[in-house]
Amino acid sequence: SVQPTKADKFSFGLWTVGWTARDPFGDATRAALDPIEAVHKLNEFGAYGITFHDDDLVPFGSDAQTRDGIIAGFKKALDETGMVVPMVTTNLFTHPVFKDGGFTSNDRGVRRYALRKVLRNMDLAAELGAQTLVLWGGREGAEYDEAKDVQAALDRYAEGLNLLAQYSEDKGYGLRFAIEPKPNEPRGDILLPTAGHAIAFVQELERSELFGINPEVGHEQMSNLNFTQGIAQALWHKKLFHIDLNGQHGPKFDQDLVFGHADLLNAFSLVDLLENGAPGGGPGYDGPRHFDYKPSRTENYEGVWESAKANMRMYLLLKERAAAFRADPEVQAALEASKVLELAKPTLNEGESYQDLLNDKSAFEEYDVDAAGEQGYHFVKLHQLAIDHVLRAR
Ligand code: GLT
Ligand code: MN
Ligand code: MN
Ligand code: MN
Repeated sequence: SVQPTKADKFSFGLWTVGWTARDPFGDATRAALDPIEAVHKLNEFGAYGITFHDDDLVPFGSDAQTRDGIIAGFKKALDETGMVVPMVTTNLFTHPVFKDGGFTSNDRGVRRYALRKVLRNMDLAAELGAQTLVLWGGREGAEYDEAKDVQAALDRYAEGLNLLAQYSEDKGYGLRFAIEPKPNEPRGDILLPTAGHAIAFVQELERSELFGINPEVGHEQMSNLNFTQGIAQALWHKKLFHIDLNGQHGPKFDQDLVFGHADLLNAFSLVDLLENGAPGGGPGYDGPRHFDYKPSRTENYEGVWESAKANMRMYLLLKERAAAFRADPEVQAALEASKVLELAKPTLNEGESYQDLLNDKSAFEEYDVDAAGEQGYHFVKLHQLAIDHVLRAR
């Protein structure tokens, strides 16, 4: 069914439906959204979770009493609806103090302030039962190569993250940390620009098992990368801690369209992978299906809610199509014919050594390279079958 339920684990950032559509060229086109209304609406549509930056919920600079009041009201809305907060993130990019970054600002005082802001937000995350803390370092970067010592910046990034992990463990919060890569925007070049960079970086951290990534569809596609392939690798490393679903038309500014509204075929292969795992038995994903999109600036609140529903509808439609694709005997035969499943078979026999391989004349001396070079892999037929399923032509 394409009717979302809480079992689908759909979640939305408060900053998504709450985006008032201010852009670098124009003013807001919508009034601010009350977080409590967001909780109730998203619940009504079938979402199970809501996420936020500290400042999305409690405006920056609010006094303690105001903060407590807002949090209490928000918790009440969660209780009334059964909505959960699976993830929390920290705004280290809006206030001018962060114009040269948070954890990697050249200014040490800014770095210390950034750490304090995140530690405070972790207390709130734990209080609300969140399992994941996302870190999007949108301001961690530079416009000029001379302006940032990248190696020192990575040292400071690691120093900060190690501290957060220590705090979470000492406090018994049990949080997992997910770094969100993005190549550029708002900085000219952002540190940890792609999923690959971020995966490599987290391996260097003290408690690397607590660190993974939160890749966003559009962010990888801004670098012209194949998102499904990146997700497959993140799963292979066991580093897919969270995911931001949306739509993007290739390398241009960050569009944050509705999921599936841009590269539909890549969205199909993504949902197929997340839901069904790799064809050769590799894992899928069972965390929140988190939408990080922006309702277009042209929309009023009616359009905002239509777009929120569209994200979930796209996901569930693609999930249905992916199930049909996998269940189709012709697809299974095409996977066979294309040898897709043969890739899951180890290249060496069990216990075979390199000496055994060297002794195997059939692997080299007698191997018919011309015949192997002449074979067809029938990948086009397989892909057409996928498209037939996407278009419901099968
Ligand atoms: C910001 C960014 C998103 C991130 C959010 C988390 S903030 O909206 O564009 O991609 O996921 O900090
Ligand atoms: Mn984006
Ligand atoms: Mn974004
Ligand atoms: Mn995002």
